[in-house]
Amino acid sequence: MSTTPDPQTPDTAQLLEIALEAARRAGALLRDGRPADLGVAATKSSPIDVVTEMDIAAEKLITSYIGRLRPDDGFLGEEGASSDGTSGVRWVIDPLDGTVNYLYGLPSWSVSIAAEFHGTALVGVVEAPMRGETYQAVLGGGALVNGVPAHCRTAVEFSQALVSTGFGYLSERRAAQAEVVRTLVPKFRDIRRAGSAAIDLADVGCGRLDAYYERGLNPWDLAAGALFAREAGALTGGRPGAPASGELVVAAPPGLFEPLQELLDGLGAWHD
Ligand code: LIP
Repeated sequence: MSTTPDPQTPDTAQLLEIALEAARRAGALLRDGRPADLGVAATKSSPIDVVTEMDIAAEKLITSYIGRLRPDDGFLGEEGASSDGTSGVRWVIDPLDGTVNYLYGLPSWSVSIAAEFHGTALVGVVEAPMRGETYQAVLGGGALVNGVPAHCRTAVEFSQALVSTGFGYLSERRAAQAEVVRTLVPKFRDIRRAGSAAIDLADVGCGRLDAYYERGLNPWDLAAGALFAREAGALTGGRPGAPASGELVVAAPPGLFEPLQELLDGLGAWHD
């Protein structure tokens, strides 16, 4: 049996090391370099979908650092990084997940970096500097929080479930999402809305949430956190039988994941 590694398959240990260092550097920039007078540099889908100079600076730091080490890789970043590369590896980057929290000086924000190989996430890192925590996962290699194995909770009944979600930036979508939440609040233990999808997914993996769902995420919001949640024993997906996508993301332990998917599907959480 050959012990020679397939030259096409990237070295996941190297990808992880690069992702960890890039996320650490970007996290330090965001934590230590936040201007006291931070304002909105631009808006995207709506007047409340904001970008700061720090989102842009963090993405530039990450893509420059990774690009020097892996010049043949591609990028997909929230703030415009977009290239196919030739290696089959694509870095999916949310340089600042939880931008509104960061703008307001709230601590729940993160740097999210995943490395995909032909569309499959092999490595994911979520850096949460204000928590002092780094969440890392390798496909088939488990999930660690600050180097300690992370495990999701075991399934509970809806009435015992602490569930996080989020809302979009367009008022029409927010109205539809509020209707779903109105139905869910009396069913669940409680609802949380923390403002960073990557941290919500990491919290499912760490057992700090029973479940998370959200409609309207972009690939960079969920790539690293969803891998972390899966490697910590949770299931992730969208509508029943569908993968996680902008239509709907659901993350929860087996036994809670399936009934939650069905409940959300019946409530129309997958459309506006
Ligand atoms: C955010 C997500 C969050 C969602 C927000 C926003 P951003 O990403 O992490 O879950 O509810 O509306 O999309 O824009 O801060 O990178």
